Amino acid sequence: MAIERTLSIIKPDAVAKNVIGKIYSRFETNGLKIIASKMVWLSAQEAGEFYAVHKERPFYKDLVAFMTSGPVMIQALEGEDAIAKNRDLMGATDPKKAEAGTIRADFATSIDANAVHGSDGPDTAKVEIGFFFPGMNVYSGR
Ligand code: IDP
Ligand code: MG
Repeated sequence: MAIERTLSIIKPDAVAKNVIGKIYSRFETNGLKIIASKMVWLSAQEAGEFYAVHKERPFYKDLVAFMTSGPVMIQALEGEDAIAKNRDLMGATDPKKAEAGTIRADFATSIDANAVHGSDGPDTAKVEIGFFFPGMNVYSGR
């Protein structure tokens, strides 16, 4: 295992539910350190560009509409095996299939409003962190 960084987004549904702190607490108690963070109301252009890999999927338009429906909390996380660890903490994309105790099982309502985003691999993590946080805005502090 190695120290990695990953990008996490608390989506508009979870921000509206007032559970930013509860989700941050899960990161912190599981060895993931918040090394950058900001609250943003994404434009359609930003959300569309961020999710460009899904452009051809039938849910792309709804996804962009949802991600621009309210503010999101965006953070870079750092820790041992951070990419897979964050995906484990998040649970399955569809909250109905997410394991008990995961963020999506506890806070998400549907596959659209599924509370959190997390990078799915080292390449996407690097691109996604760079997309939202220019280098000088990441504070590892190790
Ligand atoms: P992930 O967020 O678990 O990595 P992805 O497959 O990367 O899942 O999909 C990105 C986002 O697109 C999901 O989090 C979800 O909000 C949305 N999405 C994925 N599949 C569907 C679907 O079948 N219907 C509606 N929305 C979907
Ligand atoms: Mg994904």
